[in-house]
Amino acid sequence: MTGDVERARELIGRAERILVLTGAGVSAESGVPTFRGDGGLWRSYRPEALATPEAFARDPRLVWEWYAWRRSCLAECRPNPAHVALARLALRHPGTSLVTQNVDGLHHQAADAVVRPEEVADPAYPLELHGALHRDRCSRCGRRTPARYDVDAGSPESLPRCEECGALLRPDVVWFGEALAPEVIAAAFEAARSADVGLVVGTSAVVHPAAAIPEAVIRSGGVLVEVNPETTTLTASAVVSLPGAAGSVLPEIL
Ligand code: BV8
Ligand code: ZN
Repeated sequence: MTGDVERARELIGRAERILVLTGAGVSAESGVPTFRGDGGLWRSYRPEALATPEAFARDPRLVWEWYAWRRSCLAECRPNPAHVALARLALRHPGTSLVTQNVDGLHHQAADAVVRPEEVADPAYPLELHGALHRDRCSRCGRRTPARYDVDAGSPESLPRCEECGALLRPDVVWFGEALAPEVIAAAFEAARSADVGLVVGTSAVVHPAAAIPEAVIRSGGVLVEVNPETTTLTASAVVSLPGAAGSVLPEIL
């Protein structure tokens, strides 16, 4: 492990441009359940079955019950040392882009915590591929508002509605089968193509198009460093793969 830690530190230390891609694993030590880990996300439901426009159209109450539960969990969660180490790297190293699949807002919170008054946090940090659980969006007119933490998913009648047009609100996240924001995808792949090092942390790399980002780093001549206690489809193409928890590995290599 120490050889690999040294190697990871050296690769990151001399990189001009770094692309960091994070998944649910970076927030595991903050107490946010991962999607596919044994912690499983919720009862017997698979995220792919609930996080879809079809599920919301069919049973908005159940979908809102799931998101209200996730928001209540999130209210207790704080950034862990992995989020803080990444925020410090981005502050210290302007050539860093952080792209996350997570909707938990913990990268934002960590950046706010580490930036000093005289410093300016990068407004594009993090690039949120799949939206944010702490925002609501109208399912008809698209109006965005800060998340409601008092959603009553007890009955269809009590679900939150848009103040402008009266349609149902939904969490401002990207569901399966929905397109990611084109400008966000473009920025993520642009950062990947110009990266010397791709640091991939805590993702099972099964969700597309996010899972194609590390490949874009390699195709453009960059190298991958992976941090994940388990092997993934990316492990074979990583020059260094650190089989540990992000909360302890990242402070060590950054
Ligand atoms: C789209 C928001 C098309 C909602 C999420 C091929 C190409 C393109 C699309 C597809 C394709 N094949 C299939 C598709 C469809 C689909 C897809 O990828 N399905 C998967 C299941 C196969 N993709 C889509 O639908 C995407 N849209 O392509 O649209 C389109 C185009 C034009 C017009 C219309 C449509 C949309 C995908 C976005 C879905 N939304 N989230 C919500 O959160 O409720 S994705 C969801 O999964 C989360 O964002 C999560 O982050 C993400 C990925 O999971 P991971 O982050 O990797 O988490 P996971 O639990 O899987 O893994 C955790 C890892 O951490 C593990 O490896 C574990 O070992 C590790 N770990 C655990 N503890 C730690 C740790 N690591 C470090 N430290 C630790 N302590
Ligand atoms: Zn509306």
